[in-house]
Amino acid sequence: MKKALITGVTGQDGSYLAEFLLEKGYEVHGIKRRASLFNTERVDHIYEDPHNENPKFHLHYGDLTDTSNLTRILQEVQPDEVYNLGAQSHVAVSFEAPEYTADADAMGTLRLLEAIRFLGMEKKTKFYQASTSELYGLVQEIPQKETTPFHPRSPYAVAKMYAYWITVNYREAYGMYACNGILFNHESPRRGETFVTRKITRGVSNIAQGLESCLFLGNMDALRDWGHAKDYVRMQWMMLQQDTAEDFVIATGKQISVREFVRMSCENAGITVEFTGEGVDEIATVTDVNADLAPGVSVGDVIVKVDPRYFRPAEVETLLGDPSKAKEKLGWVPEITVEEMCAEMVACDLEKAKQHALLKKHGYAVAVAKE
Ligand code: NDP
Ligand code: GDR
Repeated sequence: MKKALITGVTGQDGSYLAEFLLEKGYEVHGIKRRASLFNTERVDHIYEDPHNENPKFHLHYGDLTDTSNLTRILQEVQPDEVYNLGAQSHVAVSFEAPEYTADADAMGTLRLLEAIRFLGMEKKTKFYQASTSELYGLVQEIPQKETTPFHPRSPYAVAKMYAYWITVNYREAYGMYACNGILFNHESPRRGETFVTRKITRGVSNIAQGLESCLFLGNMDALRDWGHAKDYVRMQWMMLQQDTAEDFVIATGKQISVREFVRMSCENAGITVEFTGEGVDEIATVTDVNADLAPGVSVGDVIVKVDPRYFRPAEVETLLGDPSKAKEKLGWVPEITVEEMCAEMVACDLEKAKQHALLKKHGYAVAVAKE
Protein backbone atom coordinates (compact mmCIF):
# COMPACT_ATOMS: atom_id res chain seq x y z
CA MET A 1 0.00 0.00 0.00
CA LYS A 2 1.40 3.39 -1.00
CA LYS A 3 1.67 6.17 1.58
CA ALA A 4 1.04 9.83 0.78
CA LEU A 5 1.71 12.87 2.93
CA ILE A 6 -0.33 15.99 2.17
CA THR A 7 0.48 19.42 3.59
CA GLY A 8 -2.59 21.67 3.54
CA VAL A 9 -4.92 18.68 3.88
CA THR A 10 -7.56 20.87 5.57
CA GLY A 11 -7.71 23.17 2.52
CA GLN A 12 -9.83 22.91 -0.62
CA ASP A 13 -7.39 20.85 -2.71
CA GLY A 14 -6.05 18.86 0.24
CA SER A 15 -9.51 17.57 1.08
CA TYR A 16 -10.31 16.50 -2.51
CA LEU A 17 -6.85 14.95 -2.94
CA ALA A 18 -7.14 12.99 0.33
CA GLU A 19 -10.50 11.58 -0.84
CA PHE A 20 -9.03 10.73 -4.24
CA LEU A 21 -5.99 8.94 -2.81
CA LEU A 22 -8.05 7.00 -0.24
CA GLU A 23 -10.22 5.77 -3.11
CA LYS A 24 -7.04 4.64 -4.89
CA GLY A 25 -6.14 2.55 -1.83
CA TYR A 26 -3.44 4.84 -0.39
CA GLU A 27 -2.71 5.32 3.28
CA VAL A 28 -3.08 9.07 3.58
CA HIS A 29 -1.33 11.28 6.14
CA GLY A 30 -2.19 14.95 6.37
CA ILE A 31 -0.65 17.86 8.24
CA LYS A 32 -3.09 20.14 10.03
CA ARG A 33 -2.28 23.33 11.88
CA ARG A 34 -3.10 23.83 15.50
CA ALA A 35 -5.96 26.33 15.79
CA SER A 36 -8.08 27.53 18.69
CA LEU A 37 -11.15 25.99 17.02
CA PHE A 38 -11.56 22.80 15.00
CA ASN A 39 -10.31 23.54 11.45
CA THR A 40 -10.96 20.14 9.87
CA GLU A 41 -14.44 20.77 8.45
CA ARG A 42 -13.39 19.85 4.89
CA VAL A 43 -12.01 16.45 5.96
CA ASP A 44 -14.39 15.55 8.80
CA HIS A 45 -16.31 13.18 6.51
CA ILE A 46 -13.17 11.07 5.95
CA TYR A 47 -11.84 11.35 9.50
CA GLU A 48 -10.99 8.01 11.07
CA ASP A 49 -10.77 7.46 14.79
CA PRO A 50 -7.09 6.67 15.49
CA HIS A 51 -8.36 4.01 17.93
CA ASN A 52 -9.81 2.06 14.99
CA GLU A 53 -7.88 -0.91 13.68
CA ASN A 54 -5.64 0.02 10.69
CA PRO A 55 -6.94 3.52 9.97
CA LYS A 56 -6.16 4.70 6.42
CA PHE A 57 -6.40 8.42 7.13
CA HIS A 58 -4.11 10.05 9.69
CA LEU A 59 -3.78 13.67 10.78
CA HIS A 60 -0.59 15.11 12.29
CA TYR A 61 -0.22 18.52 13.89
CA GLY A 62 2.36 20.54 12.02
CA ASP A 63 3.35 23.74 10.30
CA LEU A 64 5.40 24.59 7.24
CA THR A 65 7.31 27.13 9.31
CA ASP A 66 8.62 24.44 11.69
CA THR A 67 11.57 22.45 10.33
CA SER A 68 11.90 19.95 13.17
CA ASN A 69 8.21 19.17 13.09
CA LEU A 70 8.25 18.53 9.31
CA THR A 71 11.37 16.38 9.59
CA ARG A 72 9.86 14.27 12.38
CA ILE A 73 6.60 13.71 10.49
CA LEU A 74 8.47 12.71 7.31
CA GLN A 75 10.66 10.33 9.29
CA GLU A 76 7.65 8.74 11.01
CA VAL A 77 5.47 8.42 7.92
CA GLN A 78 8.13 7.52 5.31
CA PRO A 79 5.80 8.58 2.48
CA ASP A 80 6.14 7.41 -1.13
CA GLU A 81 4.60 10.68 -2.28
CA VAL A 82 4.55 14.15 -0.73
CA TYR A 83 2.01 16.70 -1.97
CA ASN A 84 2.98 20.19 -0.80
CA LEU A 85 -0.37 22.00 -0.93
CA GLY A 86 -0.02 23.96 2.30
CA ALA A 87 0.38 27.71 1.86
CA GLN A 88 -0.83 31.15 2.81
CA SER A 89 -2.70 31.04 -0.47
CA HIS A 90 -4.51 34.39 -0.58
CA VAL A 91 -2.91 36.88 -2.97
CA ALA A 92 -4.44 40.01 -1.38
CA VAL A 93 -3.50 38.85 2.14
CA SER A 94 0.09 38.34 1.00
CA PHE A 95 0.44 42.13 0.61
CA GLU A 96 -0.53 42.46 4.27
CA ALA A 97 1.59 39.54 5.55
CA PRO A 98 4.47 39.30 3.05
CA GLU A 99 7.06 37.93 5.45
CA TYR A 100 4.85 35.16 6.80
CA THR A 101 3.78 34.31 3.24
CA ALA A 102 7.45 33.96 2.22
CA ASP A 103 8.16 31.82 5.28
CA ALA A 104 5.29 29.39 4.72
CA ASP A 105 5.17 29.33 0.91
CA ALA A 106 8.84 29.68 -0.11
CA MET A 107 10.85 28.51 2.91
CA GLY A 108 8.23 25.88 3.76
CA THR A 109 8.88 24.21 0.41
CA LEU A 110 12.64 24.31 0.97
CA ARG A 111 12.20 22.85 4.47
CA LEU A 112 10.27 19.88 3.10
CA LEU A 113 12.70 19.20 0.25
CA GLU A 114 15.71 19.51 2.52
CA ALA A 115 14.14 17.23 5.15
CA ILE A 116 13.51 14.58 2.47
CA ARG A 117 17.17 14.81 1.43
CA PHE A 118 18.50 14.97 5.00
CA LEU A 119 16.56 11.79 5.86
CA GLY A 120 18.03 10.01 2.82
CA MET A 121 14.59 9.65 1.21
CA GLU A 122 15.40 11.58 -1.99
CA LYS A 123 15.44 8.47 -4.19
CA LYS A 124 12.27 6.97 -2.68
CA THR A 125 9.92 9.89 -2.08
CA LYS A 126 8.25 11.73 -4.96
CA PHE A 127 7.44 15.40 -4.43
CA TYR A 128 4.61 17.51 -5.87
CA GLN A 129 4.75 21.30 -5.53
CA ALA A 130 1.56 23.37 -5.79
CA SER A 131 2.79 26.03 -8.20
CA THR A 132 0.53 28.64 -9.65
CA SER A 133 -0.49 30.68 -12.67
CA GLU A 134 0.22 33.73 -10.47
CA LEU A 135 3.87 33.19 -11.50
CA TYR A 136 2.94 34.63 -14.92
CA GLY A 137 1.52 37.80 -13.28
CA LEU A 138 2.20 40.49 -15.84
CA VAL A 139 1.66 38.16 -18.75
CA GLN A 140 4.31 37.91 -21.46
CA GLU A 141 2.40 35.57 -23.77
CA ILE A 142 -1.23 34.52 -24.32
CA PRO A 143 -2.10 31.74 -23.57
CA GLN A 144 0.49 30.87 -20.92
CA LYS A 145 2.32 27.56 -21.17
CA GLU A 146 5.27 25.84 -19.46
CA THR A 147 7.80 27.93 -21.40
CA THR A 148 6.17 31.34 -20.83
CA PRO A 149 8.43 33.67 -18.80
CA PHE A 150 7.37 34.50 -15.23
CA HIS A 151 6.67 37.99 -13.85
CA PRO A 152 5.16 37.60 -10.36
CA ARG A 153 3.01 40.50 -9.10
CA SER A 154 2.52 39.84 -5.38
CA PRO A 155 4.48 38.65 -2.33
CA TYR A 156 2.50 35.39 -2.71
CA ALA A 157 3.59 34.94 -6.32
CA VAL A 158 7.22 35.84 -5.54
CA ALA A 159 7.27 33.28 -2.71
CA LYS A 160 5.74 30.67 -5.02
CA MET A 161 8.38 31.51 -7.61
CA TYR A 162 11.09 30.58 -5.13
CA ALA A 163 9.20 27.35 -4.35
CA TYR A 164 8.95 26.61 -8.09
CA TRP A 165 12.69 27.00 -8.69
CA ILE A 166 13.84 25.22 -5.53
CA THR A 167 11.72 22.25 -6.64
CA VAL A 168 13.39 22.30 -10.07
CA ASN A 169 16.76 22.71 -8.36
CA TYR A 170 16.35 19.65 -6.10
CA ARG A 171 15.33 17.65 -9.17
CA GLU A 172 18.44 18.76 -11.09
CA ALA A 173 20.89 18.72 -8.18
CA TYR A 174 19.91 15.55 -6.35
CA GLY A 175 17.97 13.56 -8.95
CA MET A 176 14.80 13.82 -6.87
CA TYR A 177 11.44 13.08 -8.45
CA ALA A 178 10.16 16.60 -7.79
CA CYS A 179 7.72 18.45 -10.02
CA ASN A 180 5.58 21.55 -10.26
CA GLY A 181 1.94 21.66 -11.23
CA ILE A 182 1.41 25.20 -12.53
CA LEU A 183 -2.26 25.32 -11.72
CA PHE A 184 -4.63 28.02 -12.90
CA ASN A 185 -7.51 29.04 -10.59
CA HIS A 186 -9.70 26.17 -9.51
CA GLU A 187 -12.76 26.36 -7.36
CA SER A 188 -15.52 24.24 -5.83
CA PRO A 189 -18.16 24.43 -3.10
CA ARG A 190 -15.22 23.91 -0.70
CA ARG A 191 -13.39 27.03 -1.91
CA GLY A 192 -12.42 29.45 0.87
CA GLU A 193 -15.08 32.13 1.36
CA THR A 194 -12.75 35.06 0.63
CA PHE A 195 -11.67 33.98 -2.88
CA VAL A 196 -13.73 35.79 -5.46
CA THR A 197 -15.84 32.92 -6.89
CA ARG A 198 -16.96 31.66 -3.49
CA LYS A 199 -17.43 35.19 -2.21
CA ILE A 200 -19.77 35.72 -5.16
CA THR A 201 -21.75 32.43 -4.95
CA ARG A 202 -22.12 32.78 -1.19
CA GLY A 203 -22.95 36.50 -1.33
CA VAL A 204 -25.51 36.11 -4.12
CA SER A 205 -27.12 33.17 -2.30
CA ASN A 206 -27.37 35.15 0.93
CA ILE A 207 -28.86 38.09 -0.97
CA ALA A 208 -31.38 35.78 -2.68
CA GLN A 209 -32.52 34.61 0.76
CA GLY A 210 -32.67 38.10 2.25
CA LEU A 211 -29.70 37.59 4.61
CA GLU A 212 -27.60 40.34 3.00
CA SER A 213 -28.48 43.24 0.75
CA CYS A 214 -25.34 44.00 -1.25
CA LEU A 215 -22.10 42.31 -2.30
CA PHE A 216 -18.96 44.47 -2.45
CA LEU A 217 -16.25 43.43 -4.91
CA GLY A 218 -12.97 44.78 -6.29
CA ASN A 219 -11.74 44.51 -9.88
CA MET A 220 -14.70 43.29 -11.96
CA ASP A 221 -12.64 43.26 -15.18
CA ALA A 222 -10.11 40.63 -14.00
CA LEU A 223 -10.07 37.63 -16.33
CA ARG A 224 -9.38 34.13 -15.01
CA ASP A 225 -9.19 30.61 -16.39
CA TRP A 226 -11.40 28.85 -13.83
CA GLY A 227 -11.57 25.06 -13.47
CA HIS A 228 -12.93 22.63 -10.88
CA ALA A 229 -10.67 21.48 -8.01
CA LYS A 230 -11.77 17.84 -8.46
CA ASP A 231 -10.32 17.77 -11.99
CA TYR A 232 -7.12 19.43 -10.82
CA VAL A 233 -6.29 17.09 -7.91
CA ARG A 234 -6.59 14.12 -10.29
CA MET A 235 -3.85 15.75 -12.32
CA GLN A 236 -1.68 16.28 -9.22
CA TRP A 237 -1.65 12.52 -8.68
CA MET A 238 -1.07 11.78 -12.39
CA MET A 239 2.02 13.98 -12.37
CA LEU A 240 3.64 11.72 -9.75
CA GLN A 241 2.91 8.49 -11.66
CA GLN A 242 5.30 9.17 -14.58
CA ASP A 243 8.77 7.70 -15.18
CA THR A 244 10.43 11.12 -15.03
CA ALA A 245 9.42 14.26 -13.19
CA GLU A 246 8.24 17.17 -15.33
CA ASP A 247 6.35 20.42 -14.77
CA PHE A 248 2.88 20.89 -16.24
CA VAL A 249 0.41 23.73 -16.78
CA ILE A 250 -3.07 22.74 -15.64
CA ALA A 251 -5.87 24.91 -16.99
CA THR A 252 -9.09 24.78 -19.01
CA GLY A 253 -7.95 27.04 -21.87
CA LYS A 254 -10.97 29.34 -21.42
CA GLN A 255 -11.30 32.56 -19.46
CA ILE A 256 -14.14 34.74 -18.22
CA SER A 257 -14.29 37.96 -16.19
CA VAL A 258 -15.29 38.39 -12.55
CA ARG A 259 -18.33 40.31 -13.86
CA GLU A 260 -19.39 37.33 -16.00
CA PHE A 261 -19.03 35.03 -12.98
CA VAL A 262 -21.32 37.39 -11.02
CA ARG A 263 -23.90 37.31 -13.84
CA MET A 264 -23.74 33.51 -14.04
CA SER A 265 -24.09 33.12 -10.26
CA CYS A 266 -27.08 35.46 -10.18
CA GLU A 267 -28.79 33.49 -12.99
CA ASN A 268 -28.27 30.27 -11.01
CA ALA A 269 -29.85 31.94 -7.97
CA GLY A 270 -32.90 33.10 -10.00
CA ILE A 271 -31.79 36.72 -10.36
CA THR A 272 -31.19 38.60 -13.61
CA VAL A 273 -28.93 41.64 -13.32
CA GLU A 274 -27.84 44.54 -15.48
CA PHE A 275 -24.39 46.11 -15.03
CA THR A 276 -24.06 49.89 -15.36
CA GLY A 277 -21.34 52.41 -14.57
CA GLU A 278 -17.60 51.98 -14.77
CA GLY A 279 -14.70 51.38 -12.37
CA VAL A 280 -15.58 52.26 -8.79
CA ASP A 281 -19.05 53.39 -9.93
CA GLU A 282 -20.06 50.06 -11.45
CA ILE A 283 -23.20 48.47 -9.99
CA ALA A 284 -25.42 45.47 -10.76
CA THR A 285 -29.17 46.13 -10.61
CA VAL A 286 -31.86 43.45 -10.54
CA THR A 287 -34.02 43.42 -13.69
CA ASP A 288 -35.90 40.13 -13.15
CA VAL A 289 -36.41 37.67 -10.28
CA ASN A 290 -37.60 34.11 -9.82
CA ALA A 291 -39.40 34.67 -6.51
CA ASP A 292 -39.28 30.96 -5.58
CA LEU A 293 -35.48 30.91 -5.68
CA ALA A 294 -34.83 34.48 -4.56
CA PRO A 295 -37.59 35.69 -2.22
CA GLY A 296 -35.25 38.24 -0.66
CA VAL A 297 -34.81 40.31 -3.85
CA SER A 298 -36.93 42.78 -5.85
CA VAL A 299 -36.56 44.31 -9.30
CA GLY A 300 -34.56 47.54 -9.01
CA ASP A 301 -32.44 46.42 -6.06
CA VAL A 302 -28.72 47.21 -6.39
CA ILE A 303 -27.07 43.99 -5.25
CA VAL A 304 -23.42 44.44 -6.32
CA LYS A 305 -21.18 47.48 -5.82
CA VAL A 306 -17.45 48.07 -6.22
CA ASP A 307 -15.37 48.83 -3.13
CA PRO A 308 -11.78 49.95 -3.85
CA ARG A 309 -10.60 48.30 -0.61
CA TYR A 310 -10.65 45.04 -2.59
CA PHE A 311 -8.29 46.43 -5.25
CA ARG A 312 -4.74 45.09 -5.00
CA PRO A 313 -1.53 47.17 -4.98
CA ALA A 314 -0.49 45.29 -8.15
CA GLU A 315 -3.12 43.33 -10.06
CA VAL A 316 -2.96 40.31 -12.35
CA GLU A 317 -5.46 41.38 -15.00
CA THR A 318 -5.64 38.33 -17.22
CA LEU A 319 -4.70 34.65 -17.04
CA LEU A 320 -5.37 32.02 -19.67
CA GLY A 321 -3.61 28.66 -19.64
CA ASP A 322 -2.63 26.30 -22.42
CA PRO A 323 -2.93 22.73 -21.03
CA SER A 324 -1.76 21.04 -24.29
CA LYS A 325 1.25 19.37 -22.67
CA ALA A 326 -0.89 17.77 -19.94
CA LYS A 327 -3.31 16.56 -22.60
CA GLU A 328 -0.64 15.15 -24.91
CA LYS A 329 1.66 13.55 -22.33
CA LEU A 330 -0.79 12.51 -19.61
CA GLY A 331 -4.11 12.37 -21.42
CA TRP A 332 -5.57 14.84 -18.91
CA VAL A 333 -8.57 16.94 -19.90
CA PRO A 334 -10.80 18.86 -17.50
CA GLU A 335 -14.28 17.31 -17.25
CA ILE A 336 -16.21 20.07 -15.43
CA THR A 337 -16.95 23.40 -17.15
CA VAL A 338 -17.01 26.75 -15.37
CA GLU A 339 -20.78 26.91 -15.98
CA GLU A 340 -21.32 23.52 -14.28
CA MET A 341 -19.00 24.47 -11.45
CA CYS A 342 -20.76 27.78 -10.86
CA ALA A 343 -24.17 26.01 -10.80
CA GLU A 344 -22.84 23.50 -8.24
CA MET A 345 -21.35 26.23 -6.04
CA VAL A 346 -24.54 28.32 -6.08
CA ALA A 347 -26.70 25.25 -5.35
CA CYS A 348 -24.59 24.46 -2.26
CA ASP A 349 -24.51 28.05 -1.02
CA LEU A 350 -28.24 28.53 -1.66
CA GLU A 351 -28.95 25.44 0.45
CA LYS A 352 -26.93 26.88 3.33
CA ALA A 353 -28.57 30.30 2.93
CA LYS A 354 -32.04 28.70 3.02
CA GLN A 355 -31.18 26.95 6.29
CA HIS A 356 -29.97 30.26 7.77
CA ALA A 357 -33.08 32.04 6.53
CA LEU A 358 -35.28 29.40 8.15
CA LEU A 359 -33.46 29.76 11.46
CA LYS A 360 -33.80 33.54 11.23
CA LYS A 361 -37.52 33.25 10.47
CA HIS A 362 -37.97 31.22 13.65
CA GLY A 363 -36.24 33.82 15.76
CA TYR A 364 -32.72 32.40 16.00
CA ALA A 365 -29.91 34.95 15.60
CA VAL A 366 -27.81 34.21 12.53
CA ALA A 367 -24.44 35.91 12.11
CA VAL A 368 -23.09 35.86 8.55
CA ALA A 369 -19.27 36.00 8.65
CA LYS A 370 -17.69 38.51 6.26
CA GLU A 371 -14.24 39.98 5.62
P1 NDP B 1 -6.42 26.70 0.72
O1 NDP B 1 -6.14 28.07 1.15
O2 NDP B 1 -7.82 26.21 0.65
O3 NDP B 1 -5.62 25.67 1.65
C1 NDP B 1 -4.33 25.96 2.12
C2 NDP B 1 -3.95 24.91 3.15
O4 NDP B 1 -2.66 25.24 3.66
C3 NDP B 1 -4.88 24.85 4.36
O5 NDP B 1 -5.00 23.53 4.78
C4 NDP B 1 -4.12 25.67 5.39
O6 NDP B 1 -4.44 25.34 6.72
C5 NDP B 1 -2.71 25.23 5.06
N1 NDP B 1 -1.68 26.12 5.59
C6 NDP B 1 -1.62 27.46 5.55
N2 NDP B 1 -0.52 27.90 6.15
C7 NDP B 1 0.15 26.81 6.60
C8 NDP B 1 1.33 26.61 7.33
N3 NDP B 1 2.09 27.63 7.73
N4 NDP B 1 1.70 25.34 7.63
C9 NDP B 1 0.95 24.29 7.24
N5 NDP B 1 -0.20 24.42 6.56
C10 NDP B 1 -0.59 25.67 6.24
O7 NDP B 1 -5.70 26.52 -0.70
P2 NDP B 1 -6.11 25.58 -1.94
O8 NDP B 1 -6.49 24.26 -1.45
O9 NDP B 1 -6.99 26.35 -2.84
O10 NDP B 1 -4.71 25.48 -2.71
C11 NDP B 1 -3.78 24.46 -2.41
C12 NDP B 1 -2.39 24.90 -2.85
O11 NDP B 1 -2.39 25.15 -4.25
C13 NDP B 1 -1.89 26.17 -2.20
O12 NDP B 1 -0.49 26.04 -2.04
C14 NDP B 1 -2.18 27.25 -3.22
O13 NDP B 1 -1.27 28.32 -3.07
C15 NDP B 1 -1.95 26.48 -4.50
N6 NDP B 1 -2.73 26.93 -5.65
C16 NDP B 1 -4.09 27.03 -5.55
C17 NDP B 1 -4.83 27.37 -6.66
C18 NDP B 1 -6.31 27.51 -6.61
O14 NDP B 1 -6.87 28.12 -7.53
N7 NDP B 1 -6.99 26.95 -5.61
C19 NDP B 1 -4.17 27.60 -7.98
C20 NDP B 1 -2.74 27.41 -7.95
C21 NDP B 1 -2.06 27.08 -6.83
P3 NDP B 1 -5.75 25.97 7.46
O15 NDP B 1 -6.91 25.15 6.98
O16 NDP B 1 -5.42 25.77 8.89
O17 NDP B 1 -5.82 27.39 7.04
P1 GDR C 1 -6.40 34.84 -7.25
O1 GDR C 1 -7.88 34.53 -6.74
O2 GDR C 1 -5.89 36.12 -6.72
O3 GDR C 1 -6.43 34.68 -8.74
O4 GDR C 1 -5.57 33.67 -6.57
P2 GDR C 1 -9.03 35.45 -6.14
O5 GDR C 1 -10.26 34.65 -6.25
O6 GDR C 1 -8.66 35.99 -4.80
O7 GDR C 1 -9.06 36.69 -7.16
C1 GDR C 1 -9.33 36.52 -8.54
C2 GDR C 1 -9.51 37.87 -9.19
O8 GDR C 1 -10.72 38.46 -8.71
C3 GDR C 1 -10.47 39.80 -8.39
N1 GDR C 1 -11.45 40.27 -7.39
C4 GDR C 1 -11.53 39.87 -6.13
N2 GDR C 1 -10.83 38.93 -5.44
C5 GDR C 1 -11.18 38.70 -4.14
N3 GDR C 1 -10.53 37.74 -3.46
N4 GDR C 1 -12.18 39.42 -3.52
C6 GDR C 1 -12.89 40.38 -4.16
O9 GDR C 1 -13.77 41.00 -3.59
C7 GDR C 1 -12.57 40.60 -5.54
N5 GDR C 1 -13.08 41.41 -6.48
C8 GDR C 1 -12.41 41.20 -7.60
C9 GDR C 1 -9.04 39.82 -7.88
O10 GDR C 1 -8.51 41.15 -7.88
C10 GDR C 1 -8.40 38.88 -8.87
O11 GDR C 1 -8.04 39.55 -10.04
C11 GDR C 1 -6.07 32.35 -6.52
C12 GDR C 1 -5.53 31.68 -5.25
O12 GDR C 1 -6.14 30.42 -5.10
C13 GDR C 1 -4.03 31.49 -5.37
O13 GDR C 1 -3.57 30.69 -4.25
C14 GDR C 1 -3.71 30.75 -6.67
O14 GDR C 1 -2.33 30.60 -6.80
C15 GDR C 1 -4.28 31.52 -7.85
O15 GDR C 1 -5.69 31.64 -7.68
C16 GDR C 1 -4.04 30.79 -9.17
